[in-house]
Amino acid sequence: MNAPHPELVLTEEVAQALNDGTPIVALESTIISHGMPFPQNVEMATEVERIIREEGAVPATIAVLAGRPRIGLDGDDLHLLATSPDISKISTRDLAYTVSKGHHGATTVASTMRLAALAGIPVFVTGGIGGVHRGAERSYDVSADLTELSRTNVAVISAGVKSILDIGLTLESLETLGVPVVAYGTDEFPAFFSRISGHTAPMTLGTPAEIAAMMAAKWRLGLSGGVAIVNPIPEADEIPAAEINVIIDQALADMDAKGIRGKDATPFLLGRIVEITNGASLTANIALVNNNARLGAQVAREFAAL
Ligand code: PSU
Ligand code: MN
Repeated sequence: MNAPHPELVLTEEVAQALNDGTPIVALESTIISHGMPFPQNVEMATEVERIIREEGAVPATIAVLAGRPRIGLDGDDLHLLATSPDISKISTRDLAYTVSKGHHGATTVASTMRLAALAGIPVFVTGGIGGVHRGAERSYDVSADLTELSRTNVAVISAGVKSILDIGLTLESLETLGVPVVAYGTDEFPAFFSRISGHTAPMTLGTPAEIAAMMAAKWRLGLSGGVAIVNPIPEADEIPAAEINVIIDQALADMDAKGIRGKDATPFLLGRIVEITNGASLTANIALVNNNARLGAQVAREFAAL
């Protein structure tokens, strides 16, 4: 194992795991600071780490705190991310600014991938990835998560994308960028709250070992960039597409009426959906993140064993 990158601050547990070749699962922090309300956000962050340990891997939640990229956080750090108003949402473009100013930042899928890669962690678990927003032909709002998936060698396990995005255009864009999209145990591309999106997944794999083998094959071939592994929400926790899509349309209309755009769009929509569903969407969101954490730890174990 090479020495850790000098800009990164690793916890003892993560440093040890990197040194020993113990499987590690990276986790993002925008989902904590801007994706869920307090206290469910910190409870979710803690539970996800517990699940990953239970599955025999080491969790590494990633954020920038006081200008230092942190790989692995303690309970106080998670609490700060969950409660402080001084935590910006930072994507790849924001990393250098946040570090040079000594600020705090909650990392998105894009910036978490980048920091995970810098630390040498190839598996990353989240809830949903960003994508092509509805109306992107006018707004140009396409998440930097897609750009990062095209260039950074990290596998990202999510529950797909919710229909706040244009799912069809997101899949087209990932194809153009050369990013394999692999659905776990289903032919259907999952739509976050629901197992059904109406779009067929480009590829299907049925076991964590098969997923690990595909990641290894990709990188052996010198095909740089990530792998999007999409894991459908468990049936028991699903909100049917017909039900959630009406709510999402409402949230999108509210966003347009308020003129909210850019990096504030996704956090606004997530918060508004929680409000309109009286918290039902939050329960589903937590369930799917836990489900992804289990799969991610299993994939990390299989990949580490190769
Ligand atoms: N989708 C979710 N929950 C989230 C996010 C997306 O269901 O918390 C967050 C992730 O951090 C993702 C980011 O990387 O939003 C995408 O933001 P944008 O669309 O501004 O790129
Ligand atoms: Mn955007």
